[in-house]
Amino acid sequence: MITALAGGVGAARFLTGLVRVVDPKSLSVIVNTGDDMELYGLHISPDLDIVAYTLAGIVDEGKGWGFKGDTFQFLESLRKFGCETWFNLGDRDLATHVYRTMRLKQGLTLSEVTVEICGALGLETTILPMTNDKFETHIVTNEGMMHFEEYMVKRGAKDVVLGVEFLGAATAQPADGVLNAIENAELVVVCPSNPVVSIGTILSVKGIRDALKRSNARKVAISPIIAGAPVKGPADKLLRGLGVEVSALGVAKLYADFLDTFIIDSVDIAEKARIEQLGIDVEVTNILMRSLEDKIRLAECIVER
Ligand code: FO1
Repeated sequence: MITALAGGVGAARFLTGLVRVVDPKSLSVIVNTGDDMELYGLHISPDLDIVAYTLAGIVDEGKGWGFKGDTFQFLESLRKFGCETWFNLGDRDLATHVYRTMRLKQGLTLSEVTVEICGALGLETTILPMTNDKFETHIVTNEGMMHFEEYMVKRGAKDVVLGVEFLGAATAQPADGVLNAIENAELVVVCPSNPVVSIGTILSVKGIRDALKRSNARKVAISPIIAGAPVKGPADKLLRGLGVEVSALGVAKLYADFLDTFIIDSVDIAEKARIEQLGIDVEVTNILMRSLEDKIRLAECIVER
């Protein structure tokens, strides 16, 4: 059994390679829910949907989120009522949010609804929300504190990051199956996701970091930083805001207490020795995923060790 820790787009792209190398049924993916928010009365789970749509082959591959070929007429109509429409919910995507909200209101947990959504999409892989409890990532900026999606999508990650707050982390419990998936895995893969607001959130849920330390699984992470910059998204701004060096080494330090192997890009070979001094094995290869072949090669490099 293989378990992956995942955020949104970067993780989902890697996982499309992984499910071609291993049996999709043997894979469980623990997904960040810190980006979840309520919009127009709907429960939106951006990262759960990105991972599910990508594995189902229906994601808009250019953007990495939403449905391929979706339209936005619902939002256009909503705009006429004077509503803010900065978060682009497509018409087909909307059905997922309506269904999720309806089932949550009927008393199901987020895990239970996720099973239903994955079933409807024909997925064989198990997708687990990190928690079923309310948990929201807020960014403390020079313009005040705001939800992560407001910081990133509405304001274009332009504000100066002063800190990050995980609202709900003090009481959030791991969702059903999360600790088991870590404890019973042979291999745990930390996807190349944002180490602060995607993996950091998962690690902040009570018991998850301890389960990783306890687990006999081989624990491997792929660096989300190449040559001092993230492949996508605002990881550099968030790391800097928390006083963490924007480098593979900086990220390795965040995972050092549970990680066995860190995979870094060939351009970062100079950091290898310093990461090894943290007690972590280092593999150096090309980790930039441009094509499906790149994703498969990276997945093979992890699985076939
Ligand atoms: N990202 C954007 O940059 N702009 C959007 O308007 C947007 C809408 C959106 C709708 C549904 C969904 O599941 C994801 C969406 N994303 C959008 C992606 C999302 O903001 C982030 O990439 C993740 O939350 C970070 O992993």
